[in-house]
Amino acid sequence: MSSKHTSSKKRTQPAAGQVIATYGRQYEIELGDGSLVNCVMRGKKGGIACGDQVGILPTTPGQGVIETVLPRSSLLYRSDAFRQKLIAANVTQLIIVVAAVPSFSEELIDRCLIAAENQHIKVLILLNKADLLEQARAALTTLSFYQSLDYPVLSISATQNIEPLKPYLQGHTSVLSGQSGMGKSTIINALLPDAKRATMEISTALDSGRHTTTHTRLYHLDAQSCIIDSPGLQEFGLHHIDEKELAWGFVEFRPYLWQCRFSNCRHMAEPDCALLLAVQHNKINTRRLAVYHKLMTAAEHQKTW
Ligand SMILES: Nc1nc2c(ncn2[C@@H]2O[C@H](COP(=O)(O)OP(=O)(O)OP(=O)(O)O)[C@@H](O)[C@H]2O)c(=O)[nH]1
Ligand SMILES: [Mg+2]
Ligand SMILES: [Zn+2]
Repeated sequence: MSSKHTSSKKRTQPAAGQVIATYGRQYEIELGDGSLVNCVMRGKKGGIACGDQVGILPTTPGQGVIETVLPRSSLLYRSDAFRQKLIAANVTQLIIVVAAVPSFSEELIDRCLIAAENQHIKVLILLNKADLLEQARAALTTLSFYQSLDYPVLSISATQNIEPLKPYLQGHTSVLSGQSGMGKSTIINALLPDAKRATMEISTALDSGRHTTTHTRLYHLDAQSCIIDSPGLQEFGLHHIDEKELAWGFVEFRPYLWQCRFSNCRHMAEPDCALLLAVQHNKINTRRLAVYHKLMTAAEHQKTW
């Protein structure tokens, strides 16, 4: 009896793999030998994200159960007061994709940056559809602000020439994130013609992208580089990021954060706040301060729940 037990234990050693696609509660896992297994998670333990390293046990051929999730080097996710939405795990670079058309939200960029700073992930702001010259020029003017904060901004046309993007991807696990219709899946298709990601004409009349991509998927570019396509975002809730981390997420605030009169200053309306003073002296953009205050108010709201 006991020897039988031991042998069955041996047989059921979990196999190591990586989550390469997520479909709700179903996950596609790539094993070390390149084979693919469709899995569900055992029990209701935490979430699983594309990019996660997992241990799985096979059930039937091609199917299995995720038993363990290995510690992550990074986790990008969105959250509100009630739930979390995982975007990707173990990524080293967040590529915030914006486009000349449809119009994009600067606040969404700010929020993506905070999430990336919080996880110590490199950022690339990618302006797509540079072939739409006039709109691209206007978009680049907006993005020059982020360049002034030392974030790299690259302008490309995924439908005309993807080559300028390639050096930025080398050696990274990158995730493409951004509003719907910006061209994330088009970028994947240009990099990997075999990927055949569905893309969709956007409704220019409404100036809003329709959501085409419904699941997140990882693609290997070479032995050292991967790229993840994810569904378009409309919102990027940051309820999981605490007050101190929020301020830290605004890189230009950092030199001022320790100079306020009160060591626990929240930079809202306190006297002798170095940050508010910097805004008064035009050293910090008032729009960014307004976004910070909005997020602080949201964080406070969450605390009362
Ligand atoms: N002019 C132009 N159009 C582009 C370019 N890249 C993508 N598009 C178009 O933009 C539309 C949206 O592209 P998608 O790749 O589906 O956008 P997405 O960001 O993946 O959208 P979601 O999956 O909904 O998040 C499609 O009609 C593309 O053909 C480009 O470089 N130039
Ligand atoms: Mg897409
Ligand atoms: Zn302050």
